[in-house]
Amino acid sequence: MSESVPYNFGGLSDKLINYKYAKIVVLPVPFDKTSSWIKGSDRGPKAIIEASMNMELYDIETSSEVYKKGIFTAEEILSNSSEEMIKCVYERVSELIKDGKFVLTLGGEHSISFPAIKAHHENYKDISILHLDAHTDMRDSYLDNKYSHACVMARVKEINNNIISIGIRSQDSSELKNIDKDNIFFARDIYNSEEWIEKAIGKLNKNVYISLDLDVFDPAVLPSTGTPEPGGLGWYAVIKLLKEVCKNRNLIGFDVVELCPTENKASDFLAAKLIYKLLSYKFYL
Ligand SMILES: [Mn+2]
Repeated sequence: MSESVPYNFGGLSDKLINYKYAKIVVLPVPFDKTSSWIKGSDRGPKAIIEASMNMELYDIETSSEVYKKGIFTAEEILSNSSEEMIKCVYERVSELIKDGKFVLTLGGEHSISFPAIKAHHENYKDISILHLDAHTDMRDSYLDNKYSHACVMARVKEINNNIISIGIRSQDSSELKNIDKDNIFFARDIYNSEEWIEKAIGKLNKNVYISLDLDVFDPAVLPSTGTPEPGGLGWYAVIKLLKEVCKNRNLIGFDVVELCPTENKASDFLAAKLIYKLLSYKFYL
């Protein structure tokens, strides 16, 4: 990375990072207060942005340069408690949506998704939540905190019941009562299956919000995450799903969470590239 590259998603400059011009806003939320095991997801947004500054910005598959839509990297949201984080993220995302921006929120731990989803839920009708994760995150409460990362989808379910979960391979028995098995695509059923993507898309409403916990990937593909679970998805399975969602539904926003950076930058780069790929699909399919 050359020192002259400005610090923002994509390493862009001039009008491309002008708030008024930009169609896309990246909102970094470096929050990590409730992680149960490996800490460090608060360093995730910065690692993703730094990796993104080293990407080539032409997408071969869609033959497009989505950065030309303008990508504004907002100031990061810093907070000391779950309650404060939820209030700040909700208010900021709501403002950005009202300004007509396409918002992508960068975690941080998975609990940051709830306020981002709530803001989208209140501004769009007929929404489904497409949830990619190794875990269902459906505990009522965890370590006395109902806003823990381990409960995020239980909180989402209280406002929007249409949650389709992809790549699941770890659960606690206390979650079972909160789970609709018909809306879960377990990793073991995705492996070697051809039909799962079409089935998953068939369950989605017109407008789709994607919440992507990077631990949905197999740790061999993406090791830098707080709770690496074996048996996860590969790069092509995930991007094929994202492509079909963008082709067949209206993507209204997304978040990418739980990057826990290490010295090996491959996971950071994967996350940056995944975000750019999803933006390319959103705007050029
Ligand atoms: Mn997870």
